[in-house]
Amino acid sequence: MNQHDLLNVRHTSVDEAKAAMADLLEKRPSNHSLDAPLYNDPHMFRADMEEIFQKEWLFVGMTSEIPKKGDYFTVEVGQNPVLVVRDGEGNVNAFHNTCSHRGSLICTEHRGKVANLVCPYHQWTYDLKGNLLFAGTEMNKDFDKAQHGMKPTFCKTAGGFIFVCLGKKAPNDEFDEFLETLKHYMEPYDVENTKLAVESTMYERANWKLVLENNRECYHCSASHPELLNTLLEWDDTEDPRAPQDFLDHYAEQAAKWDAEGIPHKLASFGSVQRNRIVRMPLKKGTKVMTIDGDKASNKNLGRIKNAELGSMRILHLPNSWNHMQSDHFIVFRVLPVSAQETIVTTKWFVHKDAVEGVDYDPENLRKVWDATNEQDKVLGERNQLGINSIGYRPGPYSETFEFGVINFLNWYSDTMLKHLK
Ligand code: 3BY
Ligand code: FES
Ligand code: FE
Repeated sequence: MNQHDLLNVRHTSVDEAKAAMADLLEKRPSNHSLDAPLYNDPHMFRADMEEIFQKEWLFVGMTSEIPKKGDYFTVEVGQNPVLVVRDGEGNVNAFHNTCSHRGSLICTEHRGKVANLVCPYHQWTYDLKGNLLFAGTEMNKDFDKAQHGMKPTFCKTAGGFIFVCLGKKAPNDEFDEFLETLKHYMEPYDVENTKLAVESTMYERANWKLVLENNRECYHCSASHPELLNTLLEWDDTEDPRAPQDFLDHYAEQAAKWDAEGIPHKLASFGSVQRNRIVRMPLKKGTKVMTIDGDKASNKNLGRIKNAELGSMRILHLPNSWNHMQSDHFIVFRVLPVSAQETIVTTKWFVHKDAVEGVDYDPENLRKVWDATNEQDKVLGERNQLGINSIGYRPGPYSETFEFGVINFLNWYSDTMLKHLK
């Protein structure tokens, strides 16, 4: 705990924090930023983990990161290590990465390939479906292997996206409907024939909600994101209250071409406050993808895509992901909280699996815009956290025209939290 955390500890238990949290959320003025403890209190952070990150569906990665049998990656949801692995039938399975013997981590690398899952401690061995195959020769005679498989988590895939849920039961809400739509919108990209080209991991000294809030508005873009604004148009969708006529004309012109190619683009949103949303937005006139000069990033378009000017299909999944799918590459973002004031943001760039590094694409060129943007957003998020930790902070009003995405996010957070707390 740092000094700020200590100053803000007001609760002796997580349960008390949850009660205080429910009170703050019920009384919060709508359209205002939250009270400080919701951004910096370690007990309230525990509540966020228990009620949101350990109960809701989370984005963890893409199926093309683990194309073959035995390929796996690991991910940490707070202090819960999770293992995502492809089995012999091509299914993606997720497990708690903890051994049924005495709890050791099983896979200790970030990603890799295995024939079976072997615990490094006493070599208990599981198959790719989590069944215990081998527990040495030292167990009692009545030991029943069938009772000691790995503990699965819920796991669903659609359109190449992998989601897990660590809860006792997986919330349904509109999630399956979102997945069906996601599958349809992702069809042109043929994710199974893409590959991970670049990955970045960024550590931010800011509460995870500040990271999301920052992403949900472009009020800060003109002052902070010169590289991104070479290609990105600030409007959120065609219904954005700020969208001027020349943007709407540009959109109509591009959308006609997308329709001709059968490329989905219309805004699809799920949940009363857009917990999930998908929309394709054009990029600036004359630019193709989010590179510094707006020109293509790879010589090979993804999937069945012919038109290089496909704009960017933005996919939002609360609480932890936003994404930009373009003609020759796509970028996925994953947010995972570490503590009340620490968050890890992972960004991954994917290209066609046959695109050759150094020939068809230059990884430095591919990553440049979002490396710069992420770094700028990190600074903004960290400054936001420092100001919120001050005794001088009080919740301030959001702009309804510029910051409606933030309002939606906090409404989703607040509604979900209150639903779970009751
Ligand atoms: O994710 C995005 O593209 C942008 C960047 C800044 C605001 N957000 C909607
Ligand atoms: Fe895994 Fe002992 S803890 S084999
Ligand atoms: Fe930003």
